[in-house]
Amino acid sequence: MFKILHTLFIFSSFIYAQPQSHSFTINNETREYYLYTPDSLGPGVPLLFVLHGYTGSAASIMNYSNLNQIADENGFVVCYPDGMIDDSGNQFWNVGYDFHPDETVDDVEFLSALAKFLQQEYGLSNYNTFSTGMSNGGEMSYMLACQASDIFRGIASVAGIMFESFYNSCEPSAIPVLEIHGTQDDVNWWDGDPNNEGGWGPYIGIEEGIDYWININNCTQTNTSTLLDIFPSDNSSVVIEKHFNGINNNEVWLYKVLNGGHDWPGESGNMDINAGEEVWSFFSQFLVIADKGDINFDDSVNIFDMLLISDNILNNERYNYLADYNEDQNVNVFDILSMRLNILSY
Ligand SMILES: [Ca+2]
Ligand SMILES: [Ca+2]
Ligand SMILES: [Ca+2]
Repeated sequence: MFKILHTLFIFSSFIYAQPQSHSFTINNETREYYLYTPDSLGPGVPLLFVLHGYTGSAASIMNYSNLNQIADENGFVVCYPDGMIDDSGNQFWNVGYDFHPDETVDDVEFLSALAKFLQQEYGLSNYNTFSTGMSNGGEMSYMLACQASDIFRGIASVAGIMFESFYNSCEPSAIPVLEIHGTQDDVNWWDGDPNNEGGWGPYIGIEEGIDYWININNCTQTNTSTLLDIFPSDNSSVVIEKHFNGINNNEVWLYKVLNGGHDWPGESGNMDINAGEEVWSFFSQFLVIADKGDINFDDSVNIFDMLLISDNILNNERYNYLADYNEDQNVNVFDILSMRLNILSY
């Protein structure tokens, strides 16, 4: 008996958290996702969505991105959803590919609803919710940045691009954006494809997209650095352009993989960096650790925060999660009233 217990104990000390498979129903469709929840989590836990590429799957990007281990080391929750299956039998995110005229699934709606559900269900931060993805998953992340930046507070695209279809109607808040892209990417071309020669649909070039986000975030300073080419045999190297001093201290970064292809660096192609680690180190700079209502981040909710909320309302400012005291997705006089009640009750 002692021996069995002893064996169990040793065995259990080697068991790490396991990803769990779940389903989520929206618009009469059952959608699948894996959720990875590390054993040890603090308050204000961040939530990272990781979106697979076209023909890929939640399980495949979970394996090659290494993000479960990065989540263990840094204390965040990871959601890996599966896209729907198209007429060719491939899993996809509906970013409006030219050969998908009949696909009607609204993945912005699905991912937004799933994010809100997970925030509530697991008590995660409403603010520290981000999206990243490979190729089609990067494109979907850009679409979330354009159409759901009140929920996804930062995005990182690996080998993705911005299609003109959603770029032309993009209505984002200022949020941090990262792109990791090979200059020789033979699927999603660096210089864009305005005439749809590749058949995916017209899309803008990488630098044009980065300029767009620099402008949205009003970044006024730039720093360029070249990483050490620690793996010369991968025939590529990385130059990082950081644009900073933007709204809310947001930054926009471009990892230009010189001579790099259509890859998730660290898994294939460039081996000088690991894309998953770079993505998390980017997002981790923008984590908001503050209590609801503490608009000025001074660790106390008081009359000064109420004044800031009323300014926010009078100036019709962007949605601010911290100002939405009663959590109804609106910032209005009811937030001031419920904050006042709460302060008086102390
Ligand atoms: Ca290299
Ligand atoms: Ca305060
Ligand atoms: Ca509210």
